[in-house]
Amino acid sequence: MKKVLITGITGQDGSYLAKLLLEKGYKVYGTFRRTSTPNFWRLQSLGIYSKVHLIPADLLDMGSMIESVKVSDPDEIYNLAAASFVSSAFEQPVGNAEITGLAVTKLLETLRFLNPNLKFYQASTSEMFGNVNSSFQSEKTPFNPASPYAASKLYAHWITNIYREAYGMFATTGILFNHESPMRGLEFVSRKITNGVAEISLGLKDELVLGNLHSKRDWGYAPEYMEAIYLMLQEDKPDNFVVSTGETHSVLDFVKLAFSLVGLDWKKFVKIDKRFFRPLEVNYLRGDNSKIKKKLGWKPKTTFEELVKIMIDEDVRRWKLFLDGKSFPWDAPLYPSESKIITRQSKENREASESNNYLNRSNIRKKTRKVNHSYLKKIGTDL
Ligand code: NAP
Ligand code: F7E
Repeated sequence: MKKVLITGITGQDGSYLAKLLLEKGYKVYGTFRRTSTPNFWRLQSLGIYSKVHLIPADLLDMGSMIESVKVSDPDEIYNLAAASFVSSAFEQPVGNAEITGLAVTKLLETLRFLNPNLKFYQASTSEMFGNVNSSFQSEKTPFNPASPYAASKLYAHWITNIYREAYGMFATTGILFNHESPMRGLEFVSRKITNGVAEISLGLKDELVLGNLHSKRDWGYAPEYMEAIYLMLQEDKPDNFVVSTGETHSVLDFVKLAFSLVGLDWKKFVKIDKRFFRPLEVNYLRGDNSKIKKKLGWKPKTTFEELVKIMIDEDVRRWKLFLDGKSFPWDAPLYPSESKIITRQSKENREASESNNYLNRSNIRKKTRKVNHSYLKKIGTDL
């Protein structure tokens, strides 16, 4: 029986990959972080919680990662763990670099010492392309990251390539474009929209507050993308592969479609707030998937319209179950209201910056002069 270790098994991709590999007969190990409240709702929701083997480990703690590799002794390892929310990487750039970037070197070093022959997968991302001029991005497109998250991921991507070249390790990367599902975290725009639309359609709330509606993304269906990364590790040689649908849609397209699926006019409910804009935005992404199609025979099946419908249907179903008093594994009730959270982009923070004299250069100069004058007068040397 083949053994696999999945870091980040509690996340969207980790849970789908675990399900896929269990179906393929693998013994599945996964790392999880100890949190004050357990976070296994995705594994429970997919009906695989009792079938996976869980190892406590944090990417920031190298000893625990070494332990997880020793205990599981895997044939394949998929490094899916990361601080994956782009906005929060702007809030915590140093932590992001350590978890999303540097930790990958620690993991590769661990493998180099313990088992350089196992197959390693690194979760790279289309965010690494940032703002490029090409209408399609492929494995050959130069990177131009536009967030601390993308910079950390690019470091991890290069170090994986370096270990492959330098030590002959089987280290593969998948440059995955956005992929969504009902298991997506609620802070990402796709699920924020489908969950919000579900609530609005049931009369539970009357607005959906968003940021930039004009950025464009290449959105695919997450379970299919896990099949793609599985195929990558069945190859004889390591490589880098783009995984995408080849289509692009704006956030506004997503919004319009989601509201139309429940028979509502989006204009009546959508509000825009600057707090959801990023300090730097990636405007346009569209992946060229010809390499993976040709080499691995993988291609996307679910259309954009089907994806949005799958997510809306599931979020409506969950809210109906909730209203019926049923209990089931689910994340929505655990999330705090967004209006409670003050981020760097929040109104409170922007106002504080504008009114804070110490952040205003001309005020700093005036203040310094004033202080100096009074001090000099006091000691009798003021000119
Ligand atoms: P996700 O739902 O946010 O899951 C991230 C996982 O990483 C969670 O299990 C999380 O654990 C774990 N994690 C975070 N910090 C950790 C730490 N310090 N130590 C150990 N584990 C930690 O992300 P996803 O959508 O499944 O994405 C999987 C991977 O693919 C990520 O590396 C992401 O950056 C990358 N990626 C995603 C997309 C996409 O569109 N989804 C596209 C390209 C690349 P907790 O549950 O405890 O938080
Ligand atoms: O934003 C815009 C936002 O947070 C998509 C991660 O999985 O995919 C994901 O990164 C777009 C951006 O995903 C809101 O400005 C508007 O242009 O859903 P997102 P992302 O940043 O593309 C890549 C491939 C990854 O690797 C990442 O790990 O939507 N947008 N209004 C908004 N975004 C959010 N989150 N919330 C809004 O209210």
